[in-house]
Amino acid sequence: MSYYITTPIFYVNAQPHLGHAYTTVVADTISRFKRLLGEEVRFQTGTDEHGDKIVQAATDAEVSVKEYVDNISSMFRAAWPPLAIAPDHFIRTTDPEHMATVQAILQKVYDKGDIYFADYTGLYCKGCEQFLTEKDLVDGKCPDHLTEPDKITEQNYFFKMSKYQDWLIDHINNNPEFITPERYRNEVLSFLKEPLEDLCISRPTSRLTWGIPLPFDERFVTYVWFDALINYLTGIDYPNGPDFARNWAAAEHVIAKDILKPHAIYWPTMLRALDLAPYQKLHVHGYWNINDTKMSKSLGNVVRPTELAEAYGADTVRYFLLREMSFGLDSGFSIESLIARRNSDLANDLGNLFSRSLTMVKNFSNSQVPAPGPAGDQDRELAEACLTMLADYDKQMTGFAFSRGLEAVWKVISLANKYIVTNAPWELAKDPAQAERLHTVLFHLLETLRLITLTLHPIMPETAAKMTEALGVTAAPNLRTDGKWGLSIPGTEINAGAPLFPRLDKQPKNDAPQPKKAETKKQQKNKVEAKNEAEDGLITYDTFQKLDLRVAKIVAAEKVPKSDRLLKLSVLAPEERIIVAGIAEHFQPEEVIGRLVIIVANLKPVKLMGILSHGMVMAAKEGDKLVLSTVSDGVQPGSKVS
Ligand code: ME8
Repeated sequence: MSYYITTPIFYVNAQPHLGHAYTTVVADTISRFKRLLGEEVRFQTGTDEHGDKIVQAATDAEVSVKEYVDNISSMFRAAWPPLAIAPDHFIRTTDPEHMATVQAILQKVYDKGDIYFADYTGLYCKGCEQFLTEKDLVDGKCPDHLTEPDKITEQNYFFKMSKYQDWLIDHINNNPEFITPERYRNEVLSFLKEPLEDLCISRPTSRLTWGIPLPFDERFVTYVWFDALINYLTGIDYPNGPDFARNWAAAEHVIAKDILKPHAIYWPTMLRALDLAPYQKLHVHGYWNINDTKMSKSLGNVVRPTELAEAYGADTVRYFLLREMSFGLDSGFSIESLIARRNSDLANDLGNLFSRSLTMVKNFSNSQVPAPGPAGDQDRELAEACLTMLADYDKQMTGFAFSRGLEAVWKVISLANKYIVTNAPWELAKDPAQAERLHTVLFHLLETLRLITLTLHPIMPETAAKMTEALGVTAAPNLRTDGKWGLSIPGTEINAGAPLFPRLDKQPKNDAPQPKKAETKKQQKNKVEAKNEAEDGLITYDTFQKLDLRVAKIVAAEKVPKSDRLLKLSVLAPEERIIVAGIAEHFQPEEVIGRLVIIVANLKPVKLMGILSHGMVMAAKEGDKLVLSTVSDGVQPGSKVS
């Protein structure tokens, strides 16, 4: 059996933000933690691509729905590697295999008699072309169209959710860890005190075509949850694939509280109707807020995870997210608190312990693990603290209490920093009679660092890999076999490298992603400078710095219909984006695919022949000849040109 962890599949009506990144970092961290315990793991994420909202978003962007979903889905896929997130499978609800299995499941539940046809009455907004709930209304009106919705009745298909209510209550009562943390379990149980309504699962194709047709009535498509939740099964090839047999019995889902009801109520009852065992656990977290307001695509107060990773590194972002939020509760995000954690916890506490210890091993022990002499009280205290840390870390990580798990590790980091001060190895090194004591102290520090490194693999994989290499220990660690005191082998070479976390300025970097704010003094000054520049034709360094020039790789190219001049390019920089370039008179599409070019990445998008273009390709012109700009050596797409 293999442990199976999932994130929600995210809607493709907007680009990934930090909220999506948090859930996905959590799932990645847990999968790395389970692997550290020697378990087999499958980690799945993906995108939810059907429904009204997506059609609306594509219409707003004036592109076809298919083009739109392909584009945003690839942005989600590309958002994860820069955060060192490594899913085993990325599922899309537009995958043909997913769609076919959803239809087979619908048929099965229909044949069983758990899906029926009936009238549906709801509040329909003509402007939105969709049903609204009482909660969506402001003063009884649609907040977007300021009109009262019509109460209309249409026929639809319903899933008999109510039939499984008693079973679900019993299941939650008999399995205290089915929904965690406990507050969400209580919320669900209290909701289940009222009778459950059956679930409307369809929409007529006269209103919505971007969905999966019902196999028993082609005039309808499935609506939202009956399509989306089933991804957790189709991603492991339900019903006959070997992954389904291996993974389903150990399935756990991570979500935020916004989608508690579909996961805690709709999904287990759907599984029951399918005669399948429910998932093992549902882990529910709170919201990332900005100034006490939920970060959300509709409010636009979002932070882009890729920009954050680029500015501060994957590990700093991962550490911050996991340390700052208590799993289950809401948390506030600010760049200032991220920089503060990086400087104090990472650069000061961990970084200093590591570099001081390794420098002393280099200077006083010939860059080798020394052989220790007999341990004294302080040494024993440090060793015991390490073992307590491992046990506590194991328990907290298993319970998704990442912040507490990290607290346990930082307790030892701080103890070890004190141990250095009280034992002052630099003093011991002055007296040859103290050589054995010096070696004992250095050995204890190296052992402590080895065990700290072990705990950091799931949280900060890149840092843990650097530490592992510097300490000369195994690159395939296991918490059970390596998590013991005294395994460092005297004589092992130690290679102190560059600092793990160079300090950052207290002030956010200029190009650091910031939630939007009012105009600052600096921006006002820039405006004045811009005016002066226009007059003398020279630009300041500040102005030049505003240009975001990037190396981009062209991965697809096609002629823009009805235009002699334009090519539509898909480029990676590193996310995929569309650029419409005026180069069709000089290049065939096939000629440019695969080339590295330099683009201006932060131009305001403009529409050319109905296609939204996100940037500009730079080229040089000599008479009739046009050559594309490039770099003299291969670099990763997305590298900054400065
Ligand atoms: O609900 N703080 O997709 P979605 C923390 N497609 N997490 C946040 C967050 C925030 N401010 N904002 C979003 C859907 N999230 C459905 C799911 S699953 C079968 C279908 C994260 O794009 C969090 O994981 O609206 C939340 O549950 C999810 O994004 C909602 O993503």
